[in-house]
Amino acid sequence: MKLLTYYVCSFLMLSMSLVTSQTIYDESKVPTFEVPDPLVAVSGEKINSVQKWETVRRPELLKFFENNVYGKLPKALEIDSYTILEQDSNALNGKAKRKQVQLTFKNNNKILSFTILLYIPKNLDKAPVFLGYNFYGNHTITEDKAVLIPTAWANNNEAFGIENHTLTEESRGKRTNRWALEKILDAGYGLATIYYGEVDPDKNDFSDGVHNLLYQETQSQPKPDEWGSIAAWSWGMMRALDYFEKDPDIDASKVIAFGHSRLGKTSLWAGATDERFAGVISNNSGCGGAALSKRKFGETLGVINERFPHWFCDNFNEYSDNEEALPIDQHQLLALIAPRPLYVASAEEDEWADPRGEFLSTYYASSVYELYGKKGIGTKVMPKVNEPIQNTVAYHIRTGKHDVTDYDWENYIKWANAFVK
Ligand code: GTR
Repeated sequence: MKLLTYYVCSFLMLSMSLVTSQTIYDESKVPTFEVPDPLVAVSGEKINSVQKWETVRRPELLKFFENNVYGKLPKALEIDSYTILEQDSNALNGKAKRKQVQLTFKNNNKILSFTILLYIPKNLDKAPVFLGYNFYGNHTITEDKAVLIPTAWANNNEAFGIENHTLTEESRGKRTNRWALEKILDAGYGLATIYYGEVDPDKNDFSDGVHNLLYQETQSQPKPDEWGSIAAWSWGMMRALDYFEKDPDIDASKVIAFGHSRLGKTSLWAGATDERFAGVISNNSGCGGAALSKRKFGETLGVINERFPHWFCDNFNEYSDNEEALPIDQHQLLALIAPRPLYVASAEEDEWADPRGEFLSTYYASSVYELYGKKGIGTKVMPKVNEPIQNTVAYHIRTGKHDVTDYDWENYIKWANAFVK
């Protein structure tokens, strides 16, 4: 047994070191490749008008991402009912209204519920809102004792006191640093957040979460072209938006989809598929998010598909260690958000997410924004650290690591004031 453990450990260490040694962190090792042109259709037709973009090119790109990257939704699943679990018009020392709204979905004799935590500035009739998922429960984003603790499955995390996949009081307020709540409210925006594990637990298991509600008889996991977890989380953001359309305190025409890392991949896909989102923010989304896959810098498709086989649809495995074969790249995902405002942000020490690949993606998406008469990123020269470029397409790289900071939020707010509000 000991010997077996030894062999297994050695094998694991060897494969880990292979992954690290093969990881490209050197610009001179980035392969040369042709960037697929968002403005040339599969047929070869040049796309030179908004009309052609919207009727020919956008639909074919969207379809490719649906069938081969994130996976398509098997069918529509609308809100069955919603319940305001709790509300207080004098939350956060009188600064905000707080609401906790539970949305419930039913199908196949199965039920799924998730809870939106909402803070809205008190003095506003209808607030524009940033909507984004959190990783460890709504109660982690604030010290506010009234915020309910989700009961859904969670990843264990010693620092957060999460054992047995169960969220507890111990993690209350542990992620306040990632949510500049006061700044957001002071700037006249609401903040809405949802624990992503309530929509789909983040593990390679398709017997739980929303997938489970939409299987056909005898089906127990999505088909190769059907939704993985990122598409499921994006679905949840769209259903939150459905609810916002009914909430008199919210201006549903000014909802900005926000997300960090895997949840930034999620906000991009939500914004690309649902044109009701007024703006989209990708914070350090990296591989499978804003970064160009064909650069193979940092995390690659082979690595992400192996480590997180449930995030994308099975058809995406086709491109693991085979990025050359991809007829698209992630700048075309960004282009699907045009002409709506888009902000991509990187961090200097987050090489795994390929900051340059994220920047170049905004550059190559910009031709579609320009077709609409909007200002894209405007330069192929990557800006210096902490020197944001803010047009309809915005980008910054800040000092520091893979994270969401006040600096990020200050810039998102400034850009949202100019381009969304
Ligand atoms: C990493 C993963 C990234 C990113 C990140 C996160 O392990 O390789 O693609 O999504 O997780 O979501 O925190």
